Amino acid sequence: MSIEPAKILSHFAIPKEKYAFKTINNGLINDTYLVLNTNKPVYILQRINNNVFKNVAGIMQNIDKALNVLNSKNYTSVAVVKTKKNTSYHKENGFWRVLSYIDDSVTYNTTTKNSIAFEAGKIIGEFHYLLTTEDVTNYQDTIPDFHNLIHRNNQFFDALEKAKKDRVSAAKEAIDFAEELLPDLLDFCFTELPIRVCHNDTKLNNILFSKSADKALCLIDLDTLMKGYFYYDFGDAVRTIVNTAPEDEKDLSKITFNKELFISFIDGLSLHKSILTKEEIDSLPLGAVFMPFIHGLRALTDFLQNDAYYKVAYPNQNLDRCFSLFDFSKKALDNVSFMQQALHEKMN
Ligand code: GN1
Ligand code: MG
Repeated sequence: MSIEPAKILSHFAIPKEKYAFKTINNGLINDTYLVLNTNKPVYILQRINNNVFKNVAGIMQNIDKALNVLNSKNYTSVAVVKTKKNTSYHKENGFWRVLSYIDDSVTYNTTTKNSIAFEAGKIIGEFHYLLTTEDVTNYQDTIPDFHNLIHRNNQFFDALEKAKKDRVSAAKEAIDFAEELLPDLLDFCFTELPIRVCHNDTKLNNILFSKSADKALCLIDLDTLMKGYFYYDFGDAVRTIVNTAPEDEKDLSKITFNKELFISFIDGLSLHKSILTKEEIDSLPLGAVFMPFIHGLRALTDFLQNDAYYKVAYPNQNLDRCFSLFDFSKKALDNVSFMQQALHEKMN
C-alpha cells in the first residue's frame, strides 16, 4: 500500500505548511523520512517496524518517560511531537511518530577523530548519569531478551537446522567461528551487575553531534531503551567508534581496534565514572567482545533465515556484516588486557 507522508503528518500538532519528504536509508528496521520546509529540515517522520517492535505503546511510553529526565546543560534532547489528539504516535497503515529536528546536527557512521570518540564517551556517560535516578521497573521490556546470548544462541541453532544448504555453505567460516566462541561467551554472565535503563543501541550513528562544534548533543533512536547492563551500551559504542571501518566492511584488513580512539572514548566516559560500580567497570572489556559478537550472530542468523529481520541493501549484506562484526570481536578479544589496563588507569 502506498504511503502518503504528507497525509500522515497532518495528524500531528505542527504548523500547517507545505512540507517535502526525503527518505533516510540508514536504519535497518524502521522507515524514516526527513521532513523539510522550504529546503530546511524541520522534523523526522518515522514508521515504526511493528514486526520488530510489537509493543509500540510501550516503546513510546519508555521514550516519553526517559525524555523527562534526559535534559541538562550537557544534553540537548530530541523531542517527541504529539499528535493533534495529544498522543505520542499515530496509527494508520502502521505506527507513525514525529520527532523534532535539531539544527546544525550531524551523525557519523565511523570516525578517525579522537575528539569525536571523546564526545561520544562523554554523552553516553551523561545519558546514564541522567537516567540513574530512574526506577528501571517503571520501564517496559519491549524486546525481551534483546541482548541475551542464550536466547540468540537458540535462535542461531534453530536457524542453522532449517537453513537452505547454499546459505549454510556460504556462511561456513562464520558458523565455525560462532560455534567456537559461543561456549566462552555464554559463560560471561554477570548476574550480580546492576540493571539499568540502557539505550541498547549506542552505535556511533545513534549519537547526534553539532556540525559546527564537534560536540555530542544527545543519543537518538531510543526505541530499544529498556533494562540492560552498562556493558551493552559500552560494547556497542566501542564496536562502532574504535573500529574505523563500517559494519558491513568486506575487507577485513580494514577492521581495526584503534587504541587511541579507545582511550579517547573512555576519557570522555570517565567524566561520569562515579556512577559505575567496580564490577561494572571490570565487565567492560568483555562487553567490547560480547556486543560485536552478538550482533554478528544475529546477522548470521538472519542470513540463514533468508534476511527476514534486517533490511538488506544487497544479497549478502547480512553475511558481510557478520564476518566484519566477528572480526572486530576477535580483535577486541586480542585487546582485552590493553582495555583492562586503560580502564584501570582512567576509571578508578
Ligand atoms: C538495528 O535499525 P537500527 O540501525 O536502529 C538493530 C540494532 C543493531 C543495528 C545494526 C531493534 O538497529 O540492534 O545494532 O540494526 N535494532 C534492532 O546496525 O534490532
Ligand atoms: Mg536502533
